[in-house]
Amino acid sequence: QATYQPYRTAYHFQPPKNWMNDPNGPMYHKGLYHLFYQYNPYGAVWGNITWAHSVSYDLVNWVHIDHAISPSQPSDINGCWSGSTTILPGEKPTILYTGIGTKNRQVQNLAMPKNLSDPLLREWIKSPYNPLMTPIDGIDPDFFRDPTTAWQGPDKIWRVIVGSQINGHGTAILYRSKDFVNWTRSDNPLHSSVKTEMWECPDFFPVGISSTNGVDTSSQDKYTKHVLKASFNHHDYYILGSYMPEKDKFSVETDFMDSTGMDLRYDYGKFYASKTFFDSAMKRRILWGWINESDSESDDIKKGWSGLQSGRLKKSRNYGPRTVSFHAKKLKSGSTIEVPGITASQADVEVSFELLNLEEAELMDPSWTDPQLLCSQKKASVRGKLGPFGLLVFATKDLTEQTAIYFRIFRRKDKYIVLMCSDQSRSSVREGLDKTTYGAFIDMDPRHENITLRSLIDHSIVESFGGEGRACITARVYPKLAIHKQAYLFAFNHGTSHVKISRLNAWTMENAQIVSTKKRRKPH
Ligand code: DQQ
Repeated sequence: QATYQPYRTAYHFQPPKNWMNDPNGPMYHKGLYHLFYQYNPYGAVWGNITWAHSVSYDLVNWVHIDHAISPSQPSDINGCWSGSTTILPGEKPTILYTGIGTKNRQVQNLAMPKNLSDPLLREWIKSPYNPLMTPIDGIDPDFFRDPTTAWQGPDKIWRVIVGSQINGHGTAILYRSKDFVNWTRSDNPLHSSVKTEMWECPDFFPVGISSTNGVDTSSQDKYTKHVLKASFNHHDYYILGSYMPEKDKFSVETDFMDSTGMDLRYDYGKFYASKTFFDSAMKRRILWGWINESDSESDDIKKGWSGLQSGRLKKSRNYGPRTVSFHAKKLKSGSTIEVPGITASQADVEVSFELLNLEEAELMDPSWTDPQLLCSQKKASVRGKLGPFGLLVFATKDLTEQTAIYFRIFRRKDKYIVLMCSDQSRSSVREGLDKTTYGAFIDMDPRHENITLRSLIDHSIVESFGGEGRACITARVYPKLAIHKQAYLFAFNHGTSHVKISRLNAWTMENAQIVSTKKRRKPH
């Protein structure tokens, strides 16, 4: 493995080496958090897909333990693909996963812990009844994968959905079971959309509408709505609706690819194949997503690894000592001010901007409906009126390298529109990297609240949360110069109007402890 590793992260989850993709079966069980993930034990590119397994007490520090499931039998000999865990009554966790069987047919399999009294759940055994669900009756064996966490209706029957494409359209096929082994396909899918193709890694869960607490996947009452998430087009999209378990009917309020161009996404940069779980200890729902690389495959082979996981929960805070903060500082037109005193390659920063002259906002052209396109036309270097203002992260002192996360405010009739951008075009002097600019509109009214931005910076990733997390943008960058102590953080305003930083706090983030205790296996 390469020793020069400026891009490995300090507090994001990573295996010591090799390829990682989708998070699988995250769960909380008897005081421990478990994370499984798609892993190639033999290299830094996708292949030989196995479920690797790690455990944690706090979701920050991790111990890698033995792989949970590896290809071994006709129903998964060509790969153990994505799936989920469900905790059955009596604190019994189970895994439902997609096996790539003989002839590369996709089927759904079950696995259970070998020894429930092992707190780490190291060993998993595959059900003798595998496969439990097979691609018959019009299901394409290439488009049948990624079972969700199952939920139980008031009738005690388990339900689960599997991602598919039927007649070219993204579909969540629904199955029901009394005993978790014999599954019957429902006549109707839970949902489908003619506007999308194959749905990978669906997720379906309730959210409380009267409380900010998360709720168990099987709970459902008049105070819950349901979220359906599907992965396609390289993004994770979600819709909201109400779910009636009696008829397994999901009535949607919004649909994927709604005409307004305002698709609901978890993240408008990189974030894919994500999955949630209910943390019963803290009464919260936690989201994990895979962040892939923006460098080339040969770069990954040189690095010896590929892929990060991002974990998200509502209003997370880091508790390290705060090292800088300023209040009520004017950010004059044309100014760039350094945020000193932190390790800017490994930091958490939050800033709140107050707009002094909202009436100076530029007029919004009605044809500007695609925020990513708008950001790529109006990069950070393009001067505006109210904006661009925001942060320059992973910047060299002379700003040769910089990743700009910023806002622009537009006006249309009596409405204000807040655009958030992440511009990677100057993130590295290196060539051959994907430097796509990302963008999102934030659903907020800048007349009534300040615009907040929080960015989590970690060597080759910056995750930005705008407007209290109403829009998230994750980017991967590989600066050549702005690494380690040569990385700086700035606030900037390239608009003609002044703005005010009402508050800025920044922290250096500590390194997470991520260790391996894998048993050494004897070579066969
Ligand atoms: N990754 C898995 C599939 C899933 C895809 C294979 C999504 O199960 O559909 O590694 O990234």
